[in-house]
Amino acid sequence: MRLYYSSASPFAAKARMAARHCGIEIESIAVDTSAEPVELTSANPLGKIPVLVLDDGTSVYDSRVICDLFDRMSGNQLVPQELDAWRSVKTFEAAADGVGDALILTVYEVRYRPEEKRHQAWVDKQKRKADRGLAFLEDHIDEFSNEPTTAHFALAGLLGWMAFRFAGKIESERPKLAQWLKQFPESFPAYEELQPRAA
Ligand SMILES: N[C@@H](CCC(=O)N[C@@H](CS)C(=O)NCC(=O)O)C(=O)O
Repeated sequence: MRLYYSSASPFAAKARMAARHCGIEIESIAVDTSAEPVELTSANPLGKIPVLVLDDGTSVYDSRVICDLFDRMSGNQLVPQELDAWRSVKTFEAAADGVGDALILTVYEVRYRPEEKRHQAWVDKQKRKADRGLAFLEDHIDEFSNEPTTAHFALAGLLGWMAFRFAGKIESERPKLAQWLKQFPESFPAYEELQPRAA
């Protein structure tokens, strides 16, 4: 299986960490989404990463679906099956992914729009979404289990990405999340290798 990714992407880091946790072999192939290469857009019409291409040529996206596939392939090593635990892991995962979605839009506003066309009220709205999501995660971080789940990999991908895109924000505003990330490699040593990195 091939996974299209970029080294900076929080969502791709999440999927790669999940594969490693499950012992699933993937070949990671770096792509530049800005260039919209045909190998990417033919695998994912949305032109986004991560996208997983299976050995039979079919593709799977986005990071949540890829992780759900890995979970099924591995006999549920990523998501607990008991109803309350399932609900809470999937909701934490959605919150972490949603913070990433909101913050990425603010990055793209600066990266892709000329200054005179930027809309600060819209950017501020995305930031409020992210701040509420981070507050929720900070409030609930004690409920995260020691055993890694998709929620752990979504959060670790997000916080690892924020460490270079929004440097200092987590440390100054969310001390419990900062502490959680510091300790995460103790339960998942491969974080050091697979964490997002500035391209
Ligand atoms: N909900 C998606 C989000 C994926 C996403 O936004 N990926 C970014 C990179 S971190 C991307 O491909 N951006 C390129 C684009 O939007 O064209 C997921 O969980 O995989």
